[in-house]
Amino acid sequence: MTTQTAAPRILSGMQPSNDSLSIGNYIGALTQWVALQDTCDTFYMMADLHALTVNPDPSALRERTRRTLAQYLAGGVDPSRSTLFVQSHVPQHAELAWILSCQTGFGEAGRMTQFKDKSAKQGNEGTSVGLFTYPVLMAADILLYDAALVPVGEDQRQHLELTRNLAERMNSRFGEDTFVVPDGHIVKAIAKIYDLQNPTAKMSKSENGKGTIWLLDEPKKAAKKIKSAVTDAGTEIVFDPANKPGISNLLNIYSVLADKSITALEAEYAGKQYGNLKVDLSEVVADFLTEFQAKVNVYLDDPAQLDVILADGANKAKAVAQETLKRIYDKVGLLPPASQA
Ligand code: ATP
Ligand code: LTN
Repeated sequence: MTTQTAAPRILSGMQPSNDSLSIGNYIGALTQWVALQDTCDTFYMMADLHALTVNPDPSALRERTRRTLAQYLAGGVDPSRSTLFVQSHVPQHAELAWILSCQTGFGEAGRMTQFKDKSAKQGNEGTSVGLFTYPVLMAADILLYDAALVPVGEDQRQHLELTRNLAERMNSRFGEDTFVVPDGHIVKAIAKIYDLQNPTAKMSKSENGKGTIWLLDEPKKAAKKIKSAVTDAGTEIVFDPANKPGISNLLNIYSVLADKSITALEAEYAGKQYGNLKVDLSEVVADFLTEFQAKVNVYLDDPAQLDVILADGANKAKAVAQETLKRIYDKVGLLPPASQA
């Protein structure tokens, strides 16, 4: 196994499956990515191979990959501290995915709830084999970098468990030094931001309804969405996800964007109406988006700089990935080409 650097290795990614990330992506994942840069060896990618599972328009995918990078940067991911790369620029991801797919049970993959949900919506004929093996590719992303921690939202917990199972299975078959078994880094309070119109469902990037705040939403439009968010019975502004999912979701968003604790917010809004909270939060959100979008535009206006970041990131990522893949090819018994032997 490659020697671990002192700082724990981190790997995470998002799919460039839309022009804009959602505020759920920002709160649930991006804020964690940024926080981990200080103490860890962080690798963050645009999961463009994963985005192919839903057959996107080619030019839209290319554009979204760049825009996703610009949003990572605007959110505070720093290319001098993190390795930023496009998944497809590192061919070892797809190569390791094949090895792992030969270790994954058909039934095991079929139990992934995200696959069951998405394939149920699309029907058998509209569901690709790639969507089925999506979690195996995600396992390859993680295991290729010997990642110790994987910062994601709650919805990825089951995929992480599959990754851990695959690593443990291969370690017991091929030796304990085959893979590092990764842990999830899921920060409970912010790991699931809910849809504003349906506060018991995840705010999703692939739905286009009024319930999602996009990081690139026109700030006034986003403010309106907050004002028309579905709230709960009663009048008291308290954090109680079981009985007040709508208000609790708004408090969570508020807490992260305004950097105030939930307790402080509860105290601030004691005796006030839901409407007061919504009006104030709509301003907080609009201000946040205005500032965020100004930064995104600066990055998008300089495509040459984005290219430099990606070229540099791909080189760094490839160096790590190549070593791991060589190790694994050897473990599973693939004959090395003569020049490498
Ligand atoms: P889709 O909704 O189309 O499945 P997604 O936004 O969940 O898309 P990704 O782009 O792959 O898919 O997600 C990127 C990261 O954002 C993941 O770590 C995921 O767990 C996190 N995330 C996504 N939605 C939320 C949410 N509503 N709350 C918290 N974290 C989220
Ligand atoms: N499946 C993830 C995106 C993703 C990912 C990864 C996250 C692809 N590869 C590796 C963490 C580590 C999702 O959030 N939908």
